[in-house]
Amino acid sequence: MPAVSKFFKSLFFVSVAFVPTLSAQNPNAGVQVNQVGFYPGGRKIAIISGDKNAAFTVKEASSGKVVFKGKSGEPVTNPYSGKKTQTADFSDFKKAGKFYIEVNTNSKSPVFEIKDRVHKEAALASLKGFYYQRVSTDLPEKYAGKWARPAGHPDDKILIHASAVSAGRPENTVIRSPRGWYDAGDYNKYIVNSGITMGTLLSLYEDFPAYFEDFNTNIPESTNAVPDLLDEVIWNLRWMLTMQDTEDGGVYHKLTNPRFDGMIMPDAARNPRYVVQKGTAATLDFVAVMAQSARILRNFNAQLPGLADSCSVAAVKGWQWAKKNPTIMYDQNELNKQFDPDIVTGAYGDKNVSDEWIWAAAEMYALTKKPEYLNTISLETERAMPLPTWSQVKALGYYTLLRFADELKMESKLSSDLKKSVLNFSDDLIQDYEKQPYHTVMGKSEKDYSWGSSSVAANQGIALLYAYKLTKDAKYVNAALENLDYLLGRNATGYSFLTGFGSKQVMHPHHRPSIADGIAEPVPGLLSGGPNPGQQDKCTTYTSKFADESFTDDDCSYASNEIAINWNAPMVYLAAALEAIMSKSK
Ligand SMILES: [Ca+2]
Ligand SMILES: [Ca+2]
Repeated sequence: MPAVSKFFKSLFFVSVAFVPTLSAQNPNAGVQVNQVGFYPGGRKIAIISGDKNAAFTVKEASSGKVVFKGKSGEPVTNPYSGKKTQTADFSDFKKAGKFYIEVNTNSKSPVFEIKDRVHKEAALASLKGFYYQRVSTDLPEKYAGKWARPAGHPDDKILIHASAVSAGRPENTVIRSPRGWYDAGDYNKYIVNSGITMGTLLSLYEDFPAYFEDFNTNIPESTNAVPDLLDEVIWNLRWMLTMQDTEDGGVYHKLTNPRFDGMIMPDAARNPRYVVQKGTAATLDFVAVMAQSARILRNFNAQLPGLADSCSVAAVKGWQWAKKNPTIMYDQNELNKQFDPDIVTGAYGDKNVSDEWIWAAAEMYALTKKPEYLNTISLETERAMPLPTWSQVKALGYYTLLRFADELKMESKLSSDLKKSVLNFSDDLIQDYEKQPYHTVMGKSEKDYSWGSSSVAANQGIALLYAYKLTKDAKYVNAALENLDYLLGRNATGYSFLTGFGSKQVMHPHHRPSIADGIAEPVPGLLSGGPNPGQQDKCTTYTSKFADESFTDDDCSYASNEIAINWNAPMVYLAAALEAIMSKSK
């Protein structure tokens, strides 16, 4: 942590001794809200710390005039910290403007805005976050503002690692593998994590295509005739295409340095990079992404001649490789026993690929309309679906099958089983969520506070929006919106987890360019990982061990404050989808 924050911290503790206010006794006390704001017609909740708050008021920010009076809800005891909170519901107040909540005259919320399209900026910025992660290209000031930087990692001389050889590509063969996005706070590129990231962004496009006709992120491709969401995805897609071994169709697990780079800018990082071992998980994720891309991009053949066909051919070749190699797992420790140099970057090892088979088969079926793809797998729809993560992608297959159920003339038992699996999951999520200390689905289970917990909140929100799509029941939209409220400040840390947004912002993410660029503000539009009681980074600046408070805005904290493409993608989905839904339902 920089010395300057330590200085402010000591000032804070001095003030505690002299002015014992409610907020001084508890750094998270006060009134928590979504610090960006609310839709005029949407649900509006604030959370008040303590258990003795009978009433609250909404005041106009400019004048302090009372515009709404409400009663606080019954106190709730937080299962993790034992702290008490009360809900302030001001959904009935629908006027546009800037406001704050006041309780007992000594406790105020941050100022927030009520307006139409209140989350459009967050949706745009979180997609633009991917532009800032682009590999092998300059980011000029015209697009990147003060975060402009020279190109890093041309990736035009990548070595075949000893673990990845094939007949035509012996060890140390040089291949080109440019473009893509930096995966996270580090500079490597991992196919498995690209899989769920691309699937989430491509699904967002397929679910709301009209919304992206007017969604300009100010990138070099903003003037072409392709939606910027797809332009951004294509930057990574063209990299992924280079990760397939042209000899046999298998896909390399990752493109990486042997060890992580230091805390330096991309253009200062010059270590040799390798592609390592082809594997079943990487290949199936690749197949799913290529099939979905082919389906979408064939509508853009005039603008992108041949790209959809290339994706389609790559998908079929990958599928054939996986059929011949169904159980090649990536085990970095084993790999390092057999081959040199040792690879010690992110492993993304996945020991169960039954879900990758489901996702790839679903995408291939939706692309080709050949039901035999589904015959090769067991969908296991009898249970509530699992929440998507990089190692568990079954639900991405379910979402796609449901999206195309009519077009595919899917048998009604299958589509109703899939529907049940998605709805059972969402109904479990929303059960009694109003009784939670922050009035959110997020955090009902302690397991929600895992590594990258912000992506859990975002992916729960996406699942709820699929439930809404299937039922048109607004309760699911309300709950999804409240998980966005969580991400933008209504949580036990009081932070807004999207860089550049909110009144209590994340300033020190574990993100190499943000650390090394000499600019005070971090790169904007990146979603911090969020509370993680594992605290695996052993940073000394955590102030709490409680699950929902285990967060430190410190760049040492890769366990609670890193950023990652697979966390940003569901943030883009949730914010943009809610924009599309809320502006339509007006
Ligand atoms: Ca464009
Ligand atoms: Ca898996």
